[in-house]
Amino acid sequence: MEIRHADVLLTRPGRNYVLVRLETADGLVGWGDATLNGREKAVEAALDHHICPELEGRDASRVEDVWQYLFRGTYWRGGPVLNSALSGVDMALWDLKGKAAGVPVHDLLGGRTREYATVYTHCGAETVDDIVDSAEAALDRGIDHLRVNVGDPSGQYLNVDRVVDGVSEVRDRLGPAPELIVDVHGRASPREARRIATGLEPADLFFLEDPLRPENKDAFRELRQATTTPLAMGELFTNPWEMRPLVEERLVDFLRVDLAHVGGITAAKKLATVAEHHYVETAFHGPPDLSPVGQAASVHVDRSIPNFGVQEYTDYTEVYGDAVADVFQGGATLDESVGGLDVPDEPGLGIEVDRAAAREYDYERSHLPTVRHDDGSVADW
Ligand code: CS2
Ligand code: MG
Repeated sequence: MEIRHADVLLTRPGRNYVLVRLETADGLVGWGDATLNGREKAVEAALDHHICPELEGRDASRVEDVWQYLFRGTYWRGGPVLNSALSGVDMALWDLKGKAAGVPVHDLLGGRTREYATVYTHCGAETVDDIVDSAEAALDRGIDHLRVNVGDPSGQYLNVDRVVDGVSEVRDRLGPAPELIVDVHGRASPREARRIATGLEPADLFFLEDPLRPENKDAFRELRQATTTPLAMGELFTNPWEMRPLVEERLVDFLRVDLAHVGGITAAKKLATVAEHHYVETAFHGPPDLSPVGQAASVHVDRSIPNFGVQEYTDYTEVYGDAVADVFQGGATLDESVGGLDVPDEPGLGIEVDRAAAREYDYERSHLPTVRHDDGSVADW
C-alpha cells in the first residue's frame, strides 16, 4: 500500500481546519486532522515542506513505523506544530488501513466496547439564568453531561467567588441528576484552584478541568491532596509523554488529550491503555477547533477502549451552519435517545472530505483572544 500523494488542505467552513490527505498507489484516500487553532499555517508549512514529501513512497500499512519515524526518526519531536502534523498523518493512515481491510477503524483497535460514546456539551454563559436555560435545552436533547462555566472563558476573567457561587446555584437549580463539568482553562493559581475545587465539592462535579497551567505538573499533587473534586487535564499535551506523572500518580481522574495534538489514534489508544492500568478514564477534547475528521477519530477510540469516561461534543451544524456539511460527509452523529455519539460502520474513519467544496472556503488568519489582567499583565486564554 504505497503512498503515492501526500497533501495538506487548509479550509475554512466556519473556521480554519488543516487536513492531511494521503492517496495510495491503488487509489485509496485517507484523511486526518492536523488543525492547530490559530497556528494553522505553521502546521501546513511543516507538512508541505518537511513531512508530506518524505511520506511519498512509504508503505501506508506501517502505521506504527511511520509514527516512530516522524516522532523519533526526525530528531525534533513533540510540540504543537510537529505533533499536530504527525497526528493528522496518523489518522489518515488508520483511515487507509480500515479502507484497505474493509472494516471501521474501531474494529482494528480491538472492536466495539460500547454502543455509543456519552457526550458532554457546553452550556456556559454569563448568567446563571442563561446557563440553566442552555442546560435544560441540552437535557431535552438527551445530553446529561453539561459544562456549566460561569462567564469564563470568553466573558469576565476568572473570578473565584463568581465561579463557586454561580456553579453552586446552577447545581441547586438543576438538581442532583445531571453531571456537571467546569473548565478553568489553566487560569487559576494553585491558591485559587484550591478554593474553586474545595468550594465546589458540595456541587459534586463530574470533573474540574485544567485547574492549573500545564507546565508544572507537580502542582497537581498539592491540589489533589487538598480536594475530593475529580480533576481532568490534557488538551494542551503535544507529546504523549507529558501525561506520565499525572496518570502514574493518579493526580487526575480524566485524561483529556486532543487526538489532533497528542499524536493521533496511535498515541491516544496507547495512552488510554496506560491510563486503564491506573484507573484513569478518558474525556477526549472535542472543541469546535477539532475538525469533524478529528471528532470521528476520537469516537472510534472511545468505542474501542474499556476506560472511556465521556467525550466532549461539538455540534458543527449548530455552531457553523451548513458550511461544515458542504465539506465533510459522514462522521460522528449524535443519538439523542442516549446522548451519545456514534460513527458509521463503514470502512476507515467513515468520513469523507469534498476537496472542491473545501477549496471554496478560503483560509483567514484568526486566533484566540489575547487576554490581560486589569493591571495590563498577560493572562492565560
Ligand atoms: C476548551 C477549548 O473545549 C475546551 O475544553 O478548553 O475550547 C479551547 O479553548 C480551544 O480548543 C483552544 O484551541
Ligand atoms: Mg478545556
